[in-house]
Amino acid sequence: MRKVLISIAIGLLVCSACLVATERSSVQAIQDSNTAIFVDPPTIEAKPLSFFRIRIAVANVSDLYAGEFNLFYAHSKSNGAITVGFGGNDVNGIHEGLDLVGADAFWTSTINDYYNKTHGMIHVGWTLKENTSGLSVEGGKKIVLATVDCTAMTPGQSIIALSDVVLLDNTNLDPPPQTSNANVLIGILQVPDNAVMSVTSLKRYVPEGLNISIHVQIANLVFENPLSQSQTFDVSIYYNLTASKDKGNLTFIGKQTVTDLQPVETRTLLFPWNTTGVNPGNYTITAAAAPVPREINLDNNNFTSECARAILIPIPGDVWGPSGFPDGAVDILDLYHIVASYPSAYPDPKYDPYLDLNADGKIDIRDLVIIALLM
Ligand SMILES: [Ca+2]
Ligand SMILES: [Ca+2]
Ligand SMILES: [Ca+2]
Repeated sequence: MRKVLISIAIGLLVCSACLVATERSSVQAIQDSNTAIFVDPPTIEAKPLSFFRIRIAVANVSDLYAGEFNLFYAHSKSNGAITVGFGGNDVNGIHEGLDLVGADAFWTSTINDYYNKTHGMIHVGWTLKENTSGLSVEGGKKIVLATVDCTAMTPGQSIIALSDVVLLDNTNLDPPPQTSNANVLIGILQVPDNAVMSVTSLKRYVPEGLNISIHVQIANLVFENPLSQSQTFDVSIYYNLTASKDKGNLTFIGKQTVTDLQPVETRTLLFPWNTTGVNPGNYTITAAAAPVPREINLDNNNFTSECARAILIPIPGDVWGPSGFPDGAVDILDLYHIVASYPSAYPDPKYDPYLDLNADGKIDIRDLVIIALLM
């Protein structure tokens, strides 16, 4: 009933404005193609049960005399819900815009937190009084029509949407303005936390000079919610002798940039390690994820492969041993193992680059000579 009365009141006032307008000799354009009514700010980020304020404003308008709009928002049974003020239907949460207060306008608002199953609605209408000029603004300035204090309720993403907008000058002209809504993100701001989860290699040994693939699994440990962020950061890997007393004595292998790692996402990076010039020995691999801004937990940004899974670069000629693995000695077992692939050449499946001691793409008599000399 109250809403009906208000609508009638506004109707009468608008009509009186029309009567006034007919007495004016010149017709003034209220809007140009740039006239816009918008929710400010366009994006809202809030924690559950926190407060935020929005403004409904108009830009690039001349002779704005009266108007109305509806504002729809997700209510408390929806994702990304808000309520107006400090509880549902709180009339104290909505205020006449200061520019209208300054112009001594008639202004009215209603709130219905349960307009339908998913949305609440605010209705605002106003008109200036008597035969005054309307409000004008251009050049990046704005006229604030209403201020709404909101409480962020349930996590999620929603839109605060302007609808049914009417803007009138005092000749009652009403071209439709452009409207811009606001995006509401309600969630928990999390401290970024990236981690290196594992460092492994499918192969356990590699003759010096060949490549071996290092698999580095990384993760963005923040959970998904509307305010959680993807991360972009560098991951570097290093090698170190397992026997090294100095765990900080790392030698750089390579670096990759991880782009847009999403919350809860894990990703495996493949690093080739070119072992040219690396001395024989057992090596652990360490991966390090560079910290991102605001990251606090840095303990999990580094991961070193297990010593038991170290990568062996054997002495030259050591390609086999009793356990099916290079054993630190060059003997008849290594010779037999190469002979098993003799003769062969890439891409013959019998060809094994690990046994191609002079790395010429074939296993032939030259490789047998090399190992005979090393025994
Ligand atoms: Ca971390
Ligand atoms: Ca051996
Ligand atoms: Ca060869």
